[in-house]
Amino acid sequence: MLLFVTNLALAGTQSWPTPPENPTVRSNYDGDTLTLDNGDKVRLSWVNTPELKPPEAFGKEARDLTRGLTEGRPVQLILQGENPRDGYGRLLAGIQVDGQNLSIALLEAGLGHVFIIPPERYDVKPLLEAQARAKAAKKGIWTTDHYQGTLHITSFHANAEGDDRQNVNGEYMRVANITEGPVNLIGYKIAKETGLSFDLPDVTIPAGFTVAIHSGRGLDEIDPAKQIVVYLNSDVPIWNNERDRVIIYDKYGKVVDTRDHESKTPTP
Ligand SMILES: [Ca+2]
Ligand SMILES: [Ca+2]
Repeated sequence: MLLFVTNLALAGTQSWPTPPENPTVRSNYDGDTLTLDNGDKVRLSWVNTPELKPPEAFGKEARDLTRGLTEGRPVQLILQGENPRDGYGRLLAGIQVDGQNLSIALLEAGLGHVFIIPPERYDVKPLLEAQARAKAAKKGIWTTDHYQGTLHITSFHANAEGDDRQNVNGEYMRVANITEGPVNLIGYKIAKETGLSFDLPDVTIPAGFTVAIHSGRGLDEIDPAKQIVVYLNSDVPIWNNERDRVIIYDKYGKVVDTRDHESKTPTP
């Protein structure tokens, strides 16, 4: 799912079948990825659940909740816009099952955080309220280390496509605002364990929205109606392709979140 924002532009050039009218869920891979009886894959809207590979805390619980609520059941898809598919042909859709919104059920159980991909026309207030209740009740992910700050790093691409020196912006991470209000990044820093750090700009991330943070040079995109993008403006790659760790600090110098990168193909 990490690439679908950049691939949205491509999706319009391909022709995919019309989404099914009355689908049944055949199976699900994890908490937010499902397969319908016609073979269509769905990336669930508005929520991001912990990954199974590499395993993250509460990934299996999220998978099992989605399975219990949807497997073999007829569902309604909540589609947005004219092009409901990503670059892989997956439907981006909310799911209504037995009168409840699956994304809200996952949030209510603390098995995911609000995750908004612009443009967004859906009312996100009930989603944020469900998230707030799960936090207050100390459920699921909200008990774990990576969800104690204002931001959560949802992906970390330390190894750019091709030669990183020729593609500094191919190094990037996606970071979500996991609070229920806006977060301004001024004073926040992106840092390495070596102490090298980069200041984040005066950009406001609405609740549940994400920011893509690229290593190289570029013009920040600060309009939340589009994907928010900021650049660290380094002329050279920042992240080690074998193993590295990103640390985000807030304006008080407190660690907000960290994420490790480890090469999937270790050199002998
Ligand atoms: Ca790199
Ligand atoms: Ca590379």
